Amino acid sequence: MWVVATAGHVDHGKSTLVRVLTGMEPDRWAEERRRGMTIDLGFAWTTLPSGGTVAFVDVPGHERFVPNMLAGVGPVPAALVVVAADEGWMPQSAEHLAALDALGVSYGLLAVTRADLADPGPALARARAEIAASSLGEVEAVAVSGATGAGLPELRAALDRLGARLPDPAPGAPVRLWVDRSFTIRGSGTVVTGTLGGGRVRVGDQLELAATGEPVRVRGLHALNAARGEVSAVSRVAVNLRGVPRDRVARGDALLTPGRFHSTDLVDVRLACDPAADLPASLTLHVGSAAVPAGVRPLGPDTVRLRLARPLPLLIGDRAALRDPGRRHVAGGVTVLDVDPPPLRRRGAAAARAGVLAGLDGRPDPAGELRRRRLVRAGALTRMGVPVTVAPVVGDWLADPEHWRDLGVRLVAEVARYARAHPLEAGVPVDVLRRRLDLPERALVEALVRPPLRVRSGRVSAAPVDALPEPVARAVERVRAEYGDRPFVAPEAHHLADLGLGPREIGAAVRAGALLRLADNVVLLPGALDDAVRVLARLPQPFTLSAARQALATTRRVAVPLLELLDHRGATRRLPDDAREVVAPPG
Ligand SMILES: Nc1nc2c(ncn2[C@@H]2O[C@H](COP(=O)(O)OP(=O)(O)O)[C@@H](O)[C@H]2O)c(=O)[nH]1
Ligand SMILES: [Mg+2]
Repeated sequence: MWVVATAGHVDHGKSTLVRVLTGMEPDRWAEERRRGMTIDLGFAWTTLPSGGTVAFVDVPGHERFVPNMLAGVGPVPAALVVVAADEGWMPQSAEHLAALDALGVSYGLLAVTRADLADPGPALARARAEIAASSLGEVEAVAVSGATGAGLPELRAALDRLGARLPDPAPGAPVRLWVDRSFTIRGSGTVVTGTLGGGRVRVGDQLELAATGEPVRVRGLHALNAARGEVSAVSRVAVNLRGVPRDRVARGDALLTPGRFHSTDLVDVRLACDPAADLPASLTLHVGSAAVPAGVRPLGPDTVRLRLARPLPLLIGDRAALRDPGRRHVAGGVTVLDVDPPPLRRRGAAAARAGVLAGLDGRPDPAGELRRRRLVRAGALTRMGVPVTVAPVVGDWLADPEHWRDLGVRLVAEVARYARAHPLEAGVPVDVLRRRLDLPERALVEALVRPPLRVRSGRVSAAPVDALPEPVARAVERVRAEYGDRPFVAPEAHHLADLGLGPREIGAAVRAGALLRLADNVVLLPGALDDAVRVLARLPQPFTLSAARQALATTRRVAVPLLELLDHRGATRRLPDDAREVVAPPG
């Protein structure tokens, strides 16, 4: 099924066109039929010559009902722009087009209606030019008459061509069904309807109400007025919810796959409209079927922070429209850049944030998110709409590799500092390290501990190094201080000698696990192996020696024996053409 929303000025023939195409009445309310004017959204569908089904969301054209129009268009990826031949391009034609453009709708058709009343040529030419300058771009145009039926076969064929161009929905996507209607049916209880844009809903599924987070159970499903056990995107769908009073769910709420969305009342967005500084301090954000008042705080020239009056289940990359309800004016579109932005407390934080946002474009960027957040749970990333592409460091914690390495170095320093301050204690309590490194969980501290450090009875100690003769232990400490942040750089032999590490001392340190020997006179700190696998796992697989050397920022002297050792330990595999691949990243 394809879903197409109508758009256009009041009385230009949108509802008439939907009526003659589908044989169904889109104006559902008695008041609408009495006044001959659409007030709220209407729904109708028909089968096209190809055999495909097109469902229409028919929107009101009157300027008072633009919020209803936006709720109808928000979740729908394609539009049928309607302009009357006898009246031509009008203010609400322009405002509806601005709304489509703000939402980034990029599939559409132009129908010039009432072609029996006037030459459709001028209206068609003007509308086409206006539309071409929007996100819809060049569209097919058809002149029709709802009164005589002229042009309807051409319009049906054009709808078929439009449907064939629409992108396929992602069947495995999480469900975010924006509710556009809710009502009760005697004997069944609460029913909500919406346009399912991705994923699949089944009878018996548990979903979540976005507004409250409360779990709801799907009791029944309808699509095209027929009961169904399962409905896949794209589809208009009616969902009967078990045990949910009608007043608990309304237009603007959403049914969600549990645990897959992050409801947020604070978002950083990029504007495609007036400069940030010219926007009013409060506007209404329209996204999906929701309309929420938003406080606007300019950050950069085209980026702002929005504080929403109530939380919404938004994803990075979502498109939304900003509207000034006082001036009845669509101010423009926004692209969501961050759904969990940092607070701006310190002086200069807003300017720094603007700098970060300048580099974002709303496309999910897994490595960038890690770099900015440094440490984040895999689930939190998924809930922002960012795919997880690296292995966790422990549990479901993902770490920016550079930050993780830095934490490892700091941990070693903290252990040494504590040992000096508390010489009689057998190591640092894990919780003390957790606080000093400002980590959210003890497991992260434990995951950072590398030989020769170890965790024993809730404390991190350096016992094996202490067991080394004093001068050797001190020399190893110096290697750690000098090379801790360059884990793949091996000290030159003469430098080792200068530090007092001759072959015998190195042997003792290697046996104690304080150094890692790759070859004669090529030693690294012991965490280097795991760190290397983590870095290599991020390369496109398989990778060459030279790619590995560059990624590790090291020389052949280190890279060659390091990779051989990793092969030997089964962490990497050497392929027939001498390229390698990572077998299993460290958990
Ligand atoms: N002659 C003629 N009248 C039309 C045509 N399409 C719509 N109308 C009339 O125009 C008026 C407004 O139509 P309607 O579909 O309600 O417009 P909407 O506000 O865009 O939904 C109604 O009186 C219709 O009967 C057409 O193609 N030819
Ligand atoms: Mg209408």
